[in-house]
Amino acid sequence: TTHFPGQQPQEETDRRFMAAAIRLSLRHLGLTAENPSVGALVVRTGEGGPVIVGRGVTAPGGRPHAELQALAQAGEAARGATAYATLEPCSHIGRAPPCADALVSAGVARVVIATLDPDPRVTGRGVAILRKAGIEVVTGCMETEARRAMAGFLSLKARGRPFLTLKLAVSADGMLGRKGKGQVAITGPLARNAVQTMRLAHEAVMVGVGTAIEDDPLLTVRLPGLEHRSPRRVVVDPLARLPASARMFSDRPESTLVMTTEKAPRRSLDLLRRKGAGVHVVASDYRGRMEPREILRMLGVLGIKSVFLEGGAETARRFLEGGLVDRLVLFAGAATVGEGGIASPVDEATVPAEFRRSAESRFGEDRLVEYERSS
Ligand code: AOF
Ligand code: ZN
Repeated sequence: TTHFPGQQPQEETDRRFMAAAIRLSLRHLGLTAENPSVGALVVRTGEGGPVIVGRGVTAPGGRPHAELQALAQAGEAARGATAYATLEPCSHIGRAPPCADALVSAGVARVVIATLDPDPRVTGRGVAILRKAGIEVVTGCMETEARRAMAGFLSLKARGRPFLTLKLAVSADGMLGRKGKGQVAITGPLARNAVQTMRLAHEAVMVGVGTAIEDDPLLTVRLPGLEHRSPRRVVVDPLARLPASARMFSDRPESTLVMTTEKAPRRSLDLLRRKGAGVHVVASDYRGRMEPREILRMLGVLGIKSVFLEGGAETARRFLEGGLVDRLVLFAGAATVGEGGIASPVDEATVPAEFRRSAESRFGEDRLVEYERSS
């Protein structure tokens, strides 16, 4: 059982419960449609210290909201309690009454919020409803961590495009693979499992058509019990070269989105549509290359909040050069590729200056280094 020291300062206690609410919110990352995955807790302080009496996380599909579920679980115990929410409780009438009103009716005494809701229907209004009802409101608790956890939602609201993570597995000699067909394993099974877990936290996995043709990847999550949580697949395919025989059409073909241009032959587009793919035409430059920024904008229009870009080299390079990569995930594999290798656009030694190293871990023989854009 957890031990709650009685005399912990309030701020410390708040940070501890907010951290728990953030962890809770991560459970439904990628499952809540245009909604952020929010975590909420209702905590009562009794003789033995604070105790969680209600937990909620935004439901798959986006509703019900986290606070409503935490309050329902707490029932009468919510009266006089403290509520923790990773996002400002909403004030707008959606498919259910606003969470701020529900907190007032439940008789909560304090509400601790990590970050304000950028949704213009809410910003500050949720806090105002609570304060007007005499509830003590604290904002900004663990704000950086909470914002990192809902980076996709914040990106879509503020920039109209998804948060972009670039993942590359780079060999000891700086290569992503070998030219032509035939894969080379850059990393071992532990790192490959880690990649599948990362896919889960995104709404779309994206590759360039070259990789889609050469590797013919499934791009699904194959972790036991989590297969149904595979995100959508996005193929950057200016000329619609993706063959209808691609393995990714063998399962959930409708979850494949092909981003293409008006230069693609109509016949190929029709064939992809008949396969069940979503086909989206995006502006191209004079050389017929797609504008990476336009691809992201289109994905934003489709309500996709986070994208996991898995290569290949050219696609990765173009998103990097466009300054569109928000987070960089580099697996440094122990293997070497040698002759005929495809050079990675970036490795540990050449990570652009705007990226700051944020984490490092190890998967068997392979290392994982993560970077965040600092601007
Ligand atoms: C909350 N708690 O758990 C979430 C919130 O379409 P609706 O009515 O669900 O509203 C979507 C907006 O609600 C979304 O843009 C964001 O501002 C907020 N999400 N709010 O109080 C939650 N997921
Ligand atoms: Zn709400």
